[in-house]
Amino acid sequence: MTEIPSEHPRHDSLVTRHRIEEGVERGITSRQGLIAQGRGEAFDYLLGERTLESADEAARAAAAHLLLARHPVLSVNGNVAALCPEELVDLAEATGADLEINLFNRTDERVEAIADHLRDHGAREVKGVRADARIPGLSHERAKVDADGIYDADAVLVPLEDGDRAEALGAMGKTEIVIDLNPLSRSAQVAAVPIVDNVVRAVPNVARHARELRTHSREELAVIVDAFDPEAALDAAERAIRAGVSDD
Ligand code: PTJ
Repeated sequence: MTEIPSEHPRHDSLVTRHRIEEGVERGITSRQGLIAQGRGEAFDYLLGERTLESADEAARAAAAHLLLARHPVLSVNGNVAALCPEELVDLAEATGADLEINLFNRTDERVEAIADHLRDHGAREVKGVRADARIPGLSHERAKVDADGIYDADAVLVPLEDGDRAEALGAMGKTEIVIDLNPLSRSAQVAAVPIVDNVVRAVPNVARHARELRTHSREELAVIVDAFDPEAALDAAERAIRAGVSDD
């Protein structure tokens, strides 16, 4: 790939794009993942490629949820695995969450490639290979989960995906935290905590908040969770995208 100078105005976006390309070449990311990335880039451009104040608040509420959960799980698809594997492993460590591979375009080869990639970046245990349980009401491959992973979880962090699993997980009574640059996407709309931000910024940001909140009592964490308003977070992001103005 052409070397991208660090002062290039679109440096971060171009590096991110290259990671997805490389993910496809290595069998981690699906070809549809390239299209998803393009959609995400367009929203991120309109957001000014920065974390809104409202997204930061959502990241803090997400961290509080994960710390309060009995069994938190971070769901991993081919895009997020290519974009921020180290940061996912770090977030799992900061919150005591499991990492579980869950794919729309599921093949054994891709599951293995992603599991190896996560282990290369420090993951000790990766779930989602066994896939011995099913999310009720979903007919496609995303229904396949581990019985002692997403199926058992009470809080699931879902970075960028299409919306029907989000609804199905909600119907199972799980708290769903979604990272998606599109505030109008179905998954963001049904999430208890929608984080409208790029996964490359949001995943480390949730980990940073989790480390800061780790010493807080359960009562203090519950106050943060209760104070968070998902509708307000989505509205703030939509306003910023439509008007191109800061929400902060
Ligand atoms: O790896 P697989 O097989 O599970 O497939 C994953 C993809 C992403 C291909 C699949 O879930 C899919 O097709 O997703 P969609 O329907 O294209 O939705 C992707 C959503 O993520 C869109 O709303 C994008 O705006 C958003 N998005 C894309 N890139 C990012 C993003 N959100 C946050 N950070 C990004 N980097």
